[in-house]
Amino acid sequence: MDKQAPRRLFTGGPIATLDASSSPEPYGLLSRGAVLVEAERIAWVGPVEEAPATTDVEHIDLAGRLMTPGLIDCHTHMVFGGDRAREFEMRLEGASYEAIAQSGGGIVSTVHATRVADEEELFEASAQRLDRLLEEGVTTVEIKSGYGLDTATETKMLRVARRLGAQREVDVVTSFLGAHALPPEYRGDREAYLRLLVDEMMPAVAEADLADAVDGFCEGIAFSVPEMERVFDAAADHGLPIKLHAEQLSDLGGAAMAARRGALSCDHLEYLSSDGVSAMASAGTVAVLLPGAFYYLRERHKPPVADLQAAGVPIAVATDLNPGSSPVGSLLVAMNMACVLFGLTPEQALRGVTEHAARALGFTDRGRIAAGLRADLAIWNVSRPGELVYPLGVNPCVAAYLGGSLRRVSA
Ligand code: DI6
Ligand code: FE
Repeated sequence: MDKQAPRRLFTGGPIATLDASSSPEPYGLLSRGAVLVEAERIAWVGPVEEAPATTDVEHIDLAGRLMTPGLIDCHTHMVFGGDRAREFEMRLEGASYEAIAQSGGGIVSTVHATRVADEEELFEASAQRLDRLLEEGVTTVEIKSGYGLDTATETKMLRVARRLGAQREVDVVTSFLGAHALPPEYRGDREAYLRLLVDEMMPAVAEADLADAVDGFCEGIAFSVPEMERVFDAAADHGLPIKLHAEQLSDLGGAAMAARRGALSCDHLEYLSSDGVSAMASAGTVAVLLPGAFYYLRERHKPPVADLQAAGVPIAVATDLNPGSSPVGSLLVAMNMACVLFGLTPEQALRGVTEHAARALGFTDRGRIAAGLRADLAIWNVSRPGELVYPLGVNPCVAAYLGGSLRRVSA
């Protein structure tokens, strides 16, 4: 290790490492722990009495506050133009999400608003959404395209996402979601849109290195399993990993197909079948639960959480932040909803936005507090991890460290 690298030693508070080798307690909790950070990595974690003797170290007293890994929101659509408040009203007046989509509203109405927004305008609106997440200790966020559905607007959205990563202190990873909906100008010619997606949009995105993964919406109102297979074949040609919105409103078998192709994650999963559960378990595909969409669409059919757990499928939790089905700008709220609506324990919810969310994005270098991992850390004005999930509308985050450097948070 470079002698000049800054070293920081955190002591004086509980540390939820989420790492069994650091502590066998629930949450991998060290009630009197210490964490030594060297440059951007965690160098040592353990009980404070065993902390290595160090010189040239900045000592940080947690003063009884809890430390966790930085949070990871592994599924968002935060770059978009306009809003869909009117549709929210329509749904409360009795219209269904599918009926609104079929009558030209839904995703397609955000596509119109996103196409006409200029890049600067999109950046400003998205940065405001991102900043709210950062205030809650989020250190890695995934952002999807999918409201462009033409080459110019899909690449515009992804450039905005990349710029957010460059101009804010957060790691941004992007997913190309050209297979989100059929754009209105291709109504009646699905084949032509799929050709455009595979032959023009995806190569343009890959060429400019704008996407870290390829995603799709596999659903009656979006794309079928065979259509998604074509999109995934193209992703493989470009060497891009895949993920899928699957079994949100009905069971088409998309999750099993994606898992068999090695998908990083399958997301939503309200209608996931037992075949889907076993395919995900065999492939090590992460189940990303999006309780915000379940809540806003007033769904009744819950994802098979107990079956996923019994099969050993890692469960992540994310906001799905989008203007239609999940205008949820808080990962703490999504964690609370995952507990109250889907029956996760607070520990499972916390693992869902750290350890398992990292895995849903293909990361092995973050999501727990363990030696060798990136020092992405959040500090909270609470003394026990369960308190992060218990209240709604309270943000106890007081600081976050990204790759070992302090990012000030105005809580
Ligand atoms: N499922 C979702 O929850 C979002 N996209 C998707 O495929 C919703 C997007 C929207 O309604 O704008
Ligand atoms: Fe989504």
